Amino acid sequence: MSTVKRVAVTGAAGQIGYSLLPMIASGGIFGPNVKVALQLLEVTPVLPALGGVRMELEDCAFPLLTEVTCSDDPKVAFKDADLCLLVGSKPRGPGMERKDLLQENGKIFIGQGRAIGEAAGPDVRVVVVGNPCNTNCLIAMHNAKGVPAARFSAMTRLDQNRAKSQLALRAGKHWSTVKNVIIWGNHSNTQYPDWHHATIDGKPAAQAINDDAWLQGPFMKTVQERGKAIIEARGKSSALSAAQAAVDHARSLYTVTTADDPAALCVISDGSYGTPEGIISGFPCTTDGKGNWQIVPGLAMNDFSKQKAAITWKELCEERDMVKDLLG
Ligand code: NAX
Repeated sequence: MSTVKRVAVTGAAGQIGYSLLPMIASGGIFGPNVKVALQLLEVTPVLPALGGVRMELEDCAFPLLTEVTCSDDPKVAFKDADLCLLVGSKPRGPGMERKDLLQENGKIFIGQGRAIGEAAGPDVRVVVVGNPCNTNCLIAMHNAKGVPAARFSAMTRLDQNRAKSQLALRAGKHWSTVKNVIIWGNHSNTQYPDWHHATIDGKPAAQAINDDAWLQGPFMKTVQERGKAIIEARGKSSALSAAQAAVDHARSLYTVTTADDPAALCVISDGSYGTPEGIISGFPCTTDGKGNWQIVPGLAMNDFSKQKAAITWKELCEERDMVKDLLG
């Protein structure tokens, strides 16, 4: 067993990468006692900038960081990787339809999926951050021959963190006291941030907030459209919070997560809760600390929840249909 965890990061010279890499190198995912090697992937024209990032990582002299490699070849970047964080993707260009965006990114995730199948370590886990992350994850999963589907997940942890903080701010409590917020469906503005099982400082969230109109309206809208609000305020999309969420997501795979505060993971649907089978959808998950997750069973969904979840599941099915030629 290797004592160094090999972490591949794509889009490593991008803005999320710039926040994410130091978090990984300081033990954010595997803890303070596990050494990490970073294997960074970028497109060829960006390799010089990535070289600058590598210099800065070296200049940090992180005690846990053993090695930084840079490449424009996915097979080199994913070689023997224990964890692949797929952050890089193509942003939506002017006049680009969602279908075009899905197809353009699809090509990237076919190649990266194949390379993971060929080169990654035998116990690899893959986390997709690059948007549209659910469907990019589906494409990578279908193209990674020999890698079980359960090794793949996409990120709605940022949405869960956002939902927890909004509930906490409204209730006048600290966000660490908010548990069991669920994000169903797609990481898009159709996502359904579900507070019905949440607690704030041990009290049901609906009671602590005592304002259903706010929960069903402004709360949901704020979480669904937070990304847009950040762009309007900052002139750039969220990066620091996205990096933190990626670290939280990955760390939750390698630590135990219980059903009283499940991790928000987008994973392959087995039909639980009426979710269409085979899409990568947000679910509440427990984890065993060894990289494995399970969808929390048996939660009640009222009519409001069923209706909101159906909207986002439908969008994921439409996305899947738009890329069905890319699913290996
Ligand atoms: P940037 O544009 O700053 O960086 C992306 C980097 O990816 C660039 O350096 C680019 O050269 C690289 N890249 C593009 N194609 C590549 C390929 N084939 N192989 C390797 N690298 C490649 O974007 P950034 O702000 O870092 O965001 C990265 C992705 O995260 C975007 O798709 C973004 O939409 C997505 N996000 C996902 C979130 C989520 O919750 N799932 C939230 C934050 C973020 O919006």
